[in-house]
Amino acid sequence: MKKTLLAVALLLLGSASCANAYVVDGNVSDWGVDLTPNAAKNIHYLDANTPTGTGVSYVTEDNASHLTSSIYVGPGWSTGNTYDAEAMYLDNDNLSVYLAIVTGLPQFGAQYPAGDIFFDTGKYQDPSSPFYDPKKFTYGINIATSKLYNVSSWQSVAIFSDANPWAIGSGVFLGDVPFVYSGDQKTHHVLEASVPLNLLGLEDGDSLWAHWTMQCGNDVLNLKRDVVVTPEPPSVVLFAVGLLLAFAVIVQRRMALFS
Ligand SMILES: [Ca+2]
Ligand SMILES: [Ca+2]
Ligand SMILES: [Ca+2]
Repeated sequence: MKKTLLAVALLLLGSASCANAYVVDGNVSDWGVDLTPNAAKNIHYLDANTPTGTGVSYVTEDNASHLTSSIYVGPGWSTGNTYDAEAMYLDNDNLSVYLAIVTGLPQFGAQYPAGDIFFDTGKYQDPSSPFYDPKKFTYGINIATSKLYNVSSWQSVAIFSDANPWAIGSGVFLGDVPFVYSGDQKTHHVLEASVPLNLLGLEDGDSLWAHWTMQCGNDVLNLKRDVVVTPEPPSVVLFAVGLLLAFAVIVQRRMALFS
């Protein structure tokens, strides 16, 4: 009984401090996707291997292979996996939104560079909004600086305008956010980021739209998520209950010693 009480106390003390569901490290193993097999280079691998967590939002369109010289990925073409925008994953916990993008495009060295990551909370992307414009997004992460902006102008892609926008033109700085652009993983690269819910003004039941493409606009990913925030006791309450339980166990042991 005392051991059980002590275990509960330690659990409560621990849950008062840990919250992050994902590690922003450019590795999607925490989403349940394994990029280490050689088969990960093949077409449709990411369509068949999707995030395993409950309630994760995702879109996949892994429509090029490392062997393909040139293949239509829509709205343009990709050479091998290079311009294949392959998958986007979105999730949130009570503190942050988490995003991962898988693409063949490296951060440096390609003819057309990777674009910034865009988010919207309805102002431009909700068709019922008076500002509705599918080519605009309220927020953007500059992938060169990991800085989040409230965006006021957007850069147009070089070739396929269906994929607009591709990069932040200008905006108001909101904060630095965790962001990683990974190196090569079996011809894939991972862009992974997290953004605090309060920086995006998000609450339970709100919708979040995400968008990513490259300078040429040859391939593009769009994904919408309905944010779910689970009410839970404040961590300070859990911490206090844990302390009280631990104290009770110690007192019981002392009394047992002297009885
Ligand atoms: Ca990760
Ligand atoms: Ca691919
Ligand atoms: Ca694609």
